[in-house]
Amino acid sequence: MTGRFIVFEGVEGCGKTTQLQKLQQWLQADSRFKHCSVLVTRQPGGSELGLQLRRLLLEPRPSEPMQDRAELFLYAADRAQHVEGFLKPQLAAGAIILCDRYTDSTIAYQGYGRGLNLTVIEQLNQLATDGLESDLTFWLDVDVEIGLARAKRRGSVDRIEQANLDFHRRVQQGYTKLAKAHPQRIVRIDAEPSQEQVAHQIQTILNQHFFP
Ligand code: T5A
Repeated sequence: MTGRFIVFEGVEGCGKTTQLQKLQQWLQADSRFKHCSVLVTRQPGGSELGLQLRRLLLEPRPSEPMQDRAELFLYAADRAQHVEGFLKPQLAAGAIILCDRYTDSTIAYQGYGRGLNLTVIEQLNQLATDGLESDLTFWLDVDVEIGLARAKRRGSVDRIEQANLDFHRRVQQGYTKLAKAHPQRIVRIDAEPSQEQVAHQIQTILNQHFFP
């Protein structure tokens, strides 16, 4: 039996973490999935090594700014470790995996945001994932300024959240282009209404198209 791999993507504060948890509870309460493990994980930080990389990537470092290519390689290293050590074995065992960010984040943030070469990023994603793609990706689409305000209200802002507004707008453009280019895999969710309304959109799509 092979599992299902569902990814959540979007700009800062779009509500991924909130919706991953709600979806995990919803799936666990559904008798259709009573024999499945429903696992929540994330990139960066879904492995022991990944947790160390996550700290390196997200803590502010005013004394020595991280170079864009160094950032790209650290995200790729996190992904390679996570795919091989966690995602592949769990999917092979039949788990439903809900993952906070995956390859589209690198295209949106390092590609559109930082301006690194998109073809190189796609090759690096391929190498890091060994070709593992999500079965379905929910893009939680929220206005960049609303998302950043939500993230700020929650507490301290990390190194990437501190980037300027133009950077976050380019990231958003990246998601818009990705969703157009991959309509079979990426589903846009309007992430501006209440948490309950966003959860309802996600459950409706899963019921209609993914777990009929
Ligand atoms: N990154 C990652 C790259 O640059 N390249 C890569 O390849 C990868 C994998 C990762 C950072 O790394 C970058 C992207 C990121 O900058 P992360 O932990 O994924 O870090 O960071 P964030 O996207 O910043 O995640 P956050 O936890 O900040 O935001 P979420 O998960 O989108 O939002 P969430 O659910 O925590 O909600 C934020 C706040 O909003 C409220 C929540 O209660 C919370 O307080 N909220 C709502 N408020 C009103 N209405 C709603 N519908 C709401 N939903 C949530």
